[in-house]
This record gives sequence, structure tokens and C-alpha cells, in this order.
Amino acid sequence: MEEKRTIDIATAKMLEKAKKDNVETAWDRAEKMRPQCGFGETGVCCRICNMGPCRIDLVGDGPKKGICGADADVIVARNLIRMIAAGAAAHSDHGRDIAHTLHMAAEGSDYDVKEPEKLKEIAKYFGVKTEGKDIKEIAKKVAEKALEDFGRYKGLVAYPKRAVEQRQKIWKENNVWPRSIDREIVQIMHQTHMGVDADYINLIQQGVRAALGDGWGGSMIATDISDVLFGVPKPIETEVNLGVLEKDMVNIVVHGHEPTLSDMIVQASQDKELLEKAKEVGAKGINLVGMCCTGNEVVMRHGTKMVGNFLQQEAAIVTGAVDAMIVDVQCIMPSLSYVASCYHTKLITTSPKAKVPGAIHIEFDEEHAYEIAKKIIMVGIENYKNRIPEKVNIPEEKSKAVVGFSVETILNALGGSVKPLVDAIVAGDIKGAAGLVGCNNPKTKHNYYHVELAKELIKNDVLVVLTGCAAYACGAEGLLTLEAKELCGPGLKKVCELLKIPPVLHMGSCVDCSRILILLNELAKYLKTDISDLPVAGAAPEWMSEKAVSIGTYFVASGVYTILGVCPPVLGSKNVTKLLTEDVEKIYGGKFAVETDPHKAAQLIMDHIETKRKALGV
Ligand code: CUV
Ligand code: SF4
Repeated sequence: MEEKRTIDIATAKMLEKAKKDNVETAWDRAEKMRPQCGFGETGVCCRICNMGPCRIDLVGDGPKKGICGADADVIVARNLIRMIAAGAAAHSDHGRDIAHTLHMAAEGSDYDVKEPEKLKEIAKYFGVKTEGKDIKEIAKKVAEKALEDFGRYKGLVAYPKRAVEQRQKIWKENNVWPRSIDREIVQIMHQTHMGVDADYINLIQQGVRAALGDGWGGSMIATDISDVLFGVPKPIETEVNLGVLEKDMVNIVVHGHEPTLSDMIVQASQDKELLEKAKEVGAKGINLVGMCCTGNEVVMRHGTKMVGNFLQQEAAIVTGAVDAMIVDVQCIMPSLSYVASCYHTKLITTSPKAKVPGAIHIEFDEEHAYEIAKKIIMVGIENYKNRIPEKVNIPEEKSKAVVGFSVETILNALGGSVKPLVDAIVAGDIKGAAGLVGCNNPKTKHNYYHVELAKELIKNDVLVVLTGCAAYACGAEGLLTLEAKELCGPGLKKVCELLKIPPVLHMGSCVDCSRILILLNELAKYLKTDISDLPVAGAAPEWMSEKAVSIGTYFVASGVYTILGVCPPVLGSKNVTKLLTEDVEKIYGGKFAVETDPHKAAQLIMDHIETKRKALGV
């Protein structure tokens, strides 16, 4: 039964244990939820005003219009771009907080500029002069410029200027260059208010504009400034899966999305005084591990072990061995407080934006970062003695992995330029590349699609890059190792041996999808072509979050063919569906496809790559 829910043995074991311990999980609740509402599933339920809720009858002779007269096209388009607004807001608010942290670093705080060179590079994009300037002064100016991009009242967001010119031209001609990151999100909320926009094409266009403000704005700023503050990721070894929890150490999980607190917690977990305290309570030490995208942030820079992805958050607590789980924002199931209450685990919320009843709230503030990080770890240490031995069962499954593939690292491995990569593509050793991103979703078997698709692609000499929860899925399967070259086609295997890289490269958290954009942009620049001409594709195999809708949209608008493994709520409108899966290609060179079978998806990607290769004449 559990094998139907996940391909991961460690997770299946914990689901068995949950049943025994009488603990309900997301899978159980998903079952109770079935059948899910058909109106919601197809996007034709509207609750935007209080004359509603309204719904469109797609099969019978029920209503074809809402009370205000909105038809399925309008309702579907409005709902979809509201998802983009929420997703873009989540990423961009994260970016804003990072920019604030840089500002504080400039004025003197526990944070510091770790990468002055990267700071100088991004100063260029913001038009900040660096010559003869003190690094703190540059940091302050860059932070201010970045913060301006969120709320500017004139001009345009700066970062999209980094794109190849052909791409910039498309955005300008179609009037989707974001004016300010926040403004496009606010405009979605306005435009979708009852009785404003009734043109589904115009609605989707605004969705694209907000999504570009995420990918080439908020997210890219988040990634770049995180690198400046916490370090540009370099290849580093780690381990992945629930088996990284330790029986005789204080286990602390950092879960959520932002690096500001988690990076401090990594430092604090090595604090001598705290290590002493851990020993005093009888533990051998402090075992800090990461979950979801906060986990991705810290593993990329410190090698912090990766305990699990989105659908493993409850399973981690079910081991009975997590002494504290610290969460910040996004993808934190409210159920955690209930699951934690079935064991000894202390759940600690830290963001004023995300409180959970039943959790301990220790609010993080950047001004006392280190002190708070220590205080939080102390909760875990003190809780170690409360473990219930008969409830502890840590599965042994874990895999080795090499992570840390920032664009800088990839270029370094290639000797400083994308030329060797292009040469390998031209020679046909590598057919192309695919980005696998995004979450888990109980609508599909946990990790199955991520892993099957990645394996099928590398077998066919397609290089794979990852962000988000996809990285945990592939990591647990051993695909992030040098040995995974044995699963590759002969061409990709040769390249992996030559460059000493895994065939599946972990590029970071969800905001780090911006790293994928920059890598594609570098390839396009080198080939003097547009991103849409490259033999590449993207996939969000098991996505669930609104952020994924924003990510998918900015990839399509950047010219990338993007496959969704789980259908978004759009099928209620034939017009919107056609726009997204066909017509947008004529404008942006990229489009969406929905394919629920990973093997068929691999074929679609390979066909697409072949078409693009032919067009490039290679
Ligand atoms: Ni931001 S958004 S479940 S943790 S990738 Fe994982 Fe990644 Fe989706 Fe959330
Ligand atoms: Fe119904 Fe129109 Fe109100 Fe939506 S906006 S709930 S379709 S009346």
C-alpha cells in the first residue's frame, strides 16, 4: 500500500510507522479528499465576489456564465494569474528580505559580504559604480537599488536587461517587461477584481509580466544577493534522505525557504558552547539537517545533509528522532504541529509571516541573528532527553550526493566559458539539457516522476539540472553522484568523466531557478541566438505550489518548452488551454505541455531537443 504512495523506501517505512502510531499524513488526507471537486480542478469555480460562488457547467446544460457574466475563459484566466500573483509574491518577498539583509550587513550586523567579487558584478547590472568605493558602500547602494526595483514608480525592473537582446526585444514588443516587481503583482489583484478585465488574453499577458518580475526580478535578486552574503555555491559532498538523522545526536531540521536564519543556524550548530551543552544532555553532538528549499540553500553552501523533500516533512517527524524542526516560510504543512504533538518534537516557527498554533514561536530578527540561532538550537538540545525510545525508528536509507552547481561553478568546471558545453552539444555527445524543478504532490506517486524522467533523459544523453524538491528525489536515488554516469548514454558519460561532474546537477532552491535562466542566457549569448533556439526544455513533474505556476510561466516567456506533470486548473477553458499550450509559442518561442507519464514526457523533451538541434544545424 505504502509503495503505491512513494518510490522511496525510507518514506514508505515511515508511512507504515505513522499508521502504527496512529498518525495521519497528507496521503491519508488526500485519500479522504477524493473525488476532488471537478469545478475547482478545471478552474471554473469563481469566488472573486460575493454574488458568487459561481461555477460553470462544462458538460451539462447548467450555467455557462457567472452571475456577473464572466465566462469560463475569464474565470479560468483570472484564477490562474492569481496563482501567479501569489507565487511571484512569495519569491519576491523572499528576495526583498535578502536585499534588506544586505543593507543591514552594509550598516554593520551579524551578516557580512562574503563575496565582494559577485557584489561588484551585480553592481554593474544595477548601474552602481564600484571603482574606488568601499565594499560596504557598494553593498548599501546595491541593496537600495535592488529594493527600488520592488516598488519603483518610473522606469523598468533592471535585471531583465541581462537577457540576450532578442529576448529583451520580445518582452518590449509584447509589453510584458515588468515595471516594478510589486506593481505587477498588485495589478493582477486589481485586474482580476470583479468587473475589471474580461479579456482572457489580456489577463494572461499580465500574468506573464508578473512572472517575469519574479524570474528575472525577485528570484534573481534573491539568488544573487544570497550568494553575496552566504557564498557562491561550489561542489560539495553531502548525503540525502531520512537516513541522515542520527540516533545519538541532537537532530535539528531546518525547513522552509530562506537562507538568512538557516545559514546562522549552521554557524551556531558548530558553536563550542552549544556542542558542550549537547554533550551534557548525553548526545554525541548536533546533527543539523535541511528540508525543502531552506535545506537546498544550506546544502549548496555548507554541505548540510538533506533530510527530505516536501512530502517527507511529516515522515521526518514520524522517525521520532527529530528534536526540533525550525521553519520559516512557504511549504510548511500546518499539520506539522499535530504530527509533532504525537512525538517529542518541538516545532519552532520564526517568521512573523508564518505562525502555527501549537508551535513555539521564536521570532527571528536579523539584528540579533546569531543570538537567536543559538537560542533556537538550545530548544533542540534541551528536548533531546524527552525522546521516547520506543517511538524512535530511523530508516537507514540515505545516498551520497555532490551538489553546489551554481552557474559560476559550472563555468569553472568548463574552464571559464560555455564553449566546451556547446562543443559537446554540437558533437552530439550531449543532445541538450533539461531543467527538472518543483515540488511533490500526492496526486502522483512521491518522487516517481522526478526520478523516472531524470533517468530516461540522462540515458538519452540529455544533461539534467535541478532545483527544489526534484533535487531530493534524484539525490535519494543516487543520481547526484559521479557514479551515476553509468546510467548515462555513451556521450553524456564521456562528458561526465571528463569534467568529473554528475549527469544530474543540483543548482539550488526554487528561487535559484534564476540560475537556470542565467545558464541558458550564457549559452544563447555564446551562440549569438535567443534562448528559445536552444535544445533545452523544462519540467515541473510533481508541482503543487503557486510558485511553480509563476516559475513555469517565466520559463515559457523566456522561450523554454515546459512540461507539467500535474495538470493546472485550466481545462475548463479551451481558449486558455490553447493559448498556453499552442499560441504562446508564436510569441515567446516557449509553451506549456501537460504529460502525466514521465516516459512520454521524456520523449516529448527529446523530440523538442531534436527539432531545436536541426534548426540550429547540429
Ligand atoms: Ni521552494 S515550492 S515544495 S520547497 S519545490 Fe519543494 Fe521548494 Fe515546491 Fe516548496
Ligand atoms: Fe460570480 Fe462574477 Fe462574482 Fe466571480 S466575479 S463570483 S463569476 S459574479
